[in-house]
Amino acid sequence: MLTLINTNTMVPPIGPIALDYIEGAARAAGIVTDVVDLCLSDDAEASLRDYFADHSPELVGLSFRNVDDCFWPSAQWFVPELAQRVKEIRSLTEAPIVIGGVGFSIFAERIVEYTNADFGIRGDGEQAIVSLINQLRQSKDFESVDGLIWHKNDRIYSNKPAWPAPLSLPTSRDAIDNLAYFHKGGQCGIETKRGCNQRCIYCADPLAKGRTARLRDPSEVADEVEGLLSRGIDVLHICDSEFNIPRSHALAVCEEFGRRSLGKKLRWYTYMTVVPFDAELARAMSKAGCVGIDFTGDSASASMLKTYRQAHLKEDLASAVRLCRDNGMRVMIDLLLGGPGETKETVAETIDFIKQIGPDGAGAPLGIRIYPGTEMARLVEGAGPLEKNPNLRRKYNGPVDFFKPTFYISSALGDKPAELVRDMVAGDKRFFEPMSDTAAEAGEKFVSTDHNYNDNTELVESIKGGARGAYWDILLKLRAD
Ligand code: B12
Repeated sequence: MLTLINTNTMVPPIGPIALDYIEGAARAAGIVTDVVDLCLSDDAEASLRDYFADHSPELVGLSFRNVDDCFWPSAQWFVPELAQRVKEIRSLTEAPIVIGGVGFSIFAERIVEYTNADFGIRGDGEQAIVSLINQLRQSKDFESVDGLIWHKNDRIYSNKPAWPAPLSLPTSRDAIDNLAYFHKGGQCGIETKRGCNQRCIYCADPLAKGRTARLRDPSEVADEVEGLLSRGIDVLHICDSEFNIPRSHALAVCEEFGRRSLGKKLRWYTYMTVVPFDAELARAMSKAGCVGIDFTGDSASASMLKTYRQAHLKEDLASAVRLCRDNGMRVMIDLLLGGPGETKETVAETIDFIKQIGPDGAGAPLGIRIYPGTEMARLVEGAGPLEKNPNLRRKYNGPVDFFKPTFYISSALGDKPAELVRDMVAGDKRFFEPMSDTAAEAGEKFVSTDHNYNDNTELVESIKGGARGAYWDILLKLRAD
């Protein structure tokens, strides 16, 4: 038996759709499976104790979605908690432990080393876990398991990442309690593809999902949507890195939704790059049920867009907002303030321009999480000793280590960059603005000026009261009320 455990207990709760897909694939391969969902449990320790008191699986799989909350100044790091879970599970069962997940895949080897788990899987879990179980049962040829991180003679080995293409996923979605997540989390996730070929210097998605878009058949996606709809789940988040890359596939998915009239029964949100986006795609998305788009806007300054390696110009941001308005979709622009080369002038240019084009909302966080293996990390490492770099922010002691939450805020923004941004936003309620300049000032409590969804009680309460949709949209509507 394979026991899958969801370790992500952050609220509002996000359904571990990875486990839905992995369980479906394992079941289809004839493996008996169980899911223990710690997020839906009132007492995680007791649930694990009770479960392992009368179950002896052959493999325990832990899903580890968020390595940290990726938000400055909160900067919460979840790896020590995971290590504690691994220790706890080891004391309850002799089964080997394998860890997987999107956050896990960014730091696979380091996390296996830190937690002392038996195995890790970097990349997609569906085929890899079946292959691992086969090897555990037979010849133990671990080299043959794509994505596997494993130990031999006191060394850790990493196989090539598991990024199978073309992508086909189970559509039954019945391993986790999606309806409970819908009621407590306000939406459910679904994917139309994996991987991203964009070159944004800061992004870790290609490290976890690969640099090539691996596409699902649109009719498979629509089958899955119909299954969720039949259970009363009618607000979805399409969890692709960027829905419109490639544009042709986004259009094909919308056309399939259109053919089945899903747009009349369903509301969905997604992330997109600012280009390519045009009237044909906007119309098709709206007709297919899309009610809100969160754009990777980053900046409106030409020099910052070039630094981030974005393909769009500031005019494209204006056009994206217009197209959403024309087609009745809500629009959010996510910015990244404080990157390499950012100055007070470039921040002012961006904020002024966003005010002018008037999206429904704009995320204006300060601080870019630096991931090892990205262009951003290479840039920072090439700029001299890390400990002396005036642009780095972190809450941990000791040497700079990008495994732990480490952020970049351009020192040209001065000693109080958050205050600077807040002054420029000047109370415009469409902006989610940075909370404070220091972690101590921010404290541990959530302050509703930003859009950190980590233990966001405002969101939890409002979803309990019936709010549904993307969190930025729920928060914006709360502000408007
Ligand atoms: C969509 C999304 C959201 C949506 C979720 C909507 C929804 N209803 O699902 C919203 C906006 C709510 C959101 C919020 C947050 N998110 Co988010 N999100 C994503 C995104 C784009 C997709 C995640 C997803 O569902 N993928 C689809 C599933 C199927 O893929 P998967 O989880 O990777 O699973 C596969 C493998 O990893 C593996 N696997 C997974 N589990 C297991 C277990 C085992 C045993 C094995 C073997 C394999 C395995 O197999 C799976 C299937 O092949 C990712 C980036 C990305 N492209 O993946 C960021 C991402 C996961 N988010 C991230 C973050 C930081 C957050 C927040 C913490 C931000 C914040 N501070 O508010 C919150 C956390 C919310 C929560 N409660 O957990 C980061 C995590 C990075 C990190 N440092 O750890 C990511 C990677 C984005 C990024 N590059 O920074 N997010």
